[in-house]
Amino acid sequence: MNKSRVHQDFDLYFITDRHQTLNRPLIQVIEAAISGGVQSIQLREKDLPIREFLSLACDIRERTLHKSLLMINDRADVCLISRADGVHLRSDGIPPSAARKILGPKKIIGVSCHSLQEVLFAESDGADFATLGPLYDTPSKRSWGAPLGLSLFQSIAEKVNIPVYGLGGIGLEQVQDVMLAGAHGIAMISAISTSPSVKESVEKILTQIKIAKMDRRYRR
Ligand code: 3NM
Repeated sequence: MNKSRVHQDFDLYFITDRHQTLNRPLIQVIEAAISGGVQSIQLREKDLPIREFLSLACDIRERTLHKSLLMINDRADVCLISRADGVHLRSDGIPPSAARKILGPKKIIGVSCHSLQEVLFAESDGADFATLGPLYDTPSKRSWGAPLGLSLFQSIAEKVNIPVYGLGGIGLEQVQDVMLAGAHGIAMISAISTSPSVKESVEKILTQIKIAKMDRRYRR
């Protein structure tokens, strides 16, 4: 498969939600995730006023520099100003090709997808990767309706060449199954953010991903 459009590859995608940090400052959770080895972070925080969002993005950029990729939810302008690595777009928002015009060829563009149609469009319109979910029931995304489940996820992921990350309701126990269903990697909020020991949780999740990748190679 041609996965070459991702400029910098990553296995684990931590999506932030400062309302799910067990009352710890978001920065503290992010730093712990980085020390556990997380390779990509999406600053989401949709309810933050834009100036606070921008200032947080700039702060996190400094802390993530040379350690983790930083993706900005939805806002290409914030991505450029904060020198983040890319944007993560909504499937019904600015299309990847339009974001590319603003961001140029080097920034990474991810898209949140919920169906085969959305993943096919993201790929054809120039996205570097997609998240696909919700895979399992997750309180933060009940509005997306029924979870996709693993077999639908697998059949969609097989049909595209861009990397597809599993998202939604994934805990440590599900990581292997999602990877074996063909996920390029894992995206998560609560399994990392609500862990009392973020660094150790990230380390354990990364180990599960590594084992699944070796297992996949062995099964081929
Ligand atoms: N997007 P958790 S599911 C932000 O399906 C988000 O597009 C989803 O949180 C989608 O890892 C989701 O705690 C929430 O289940 C993921």
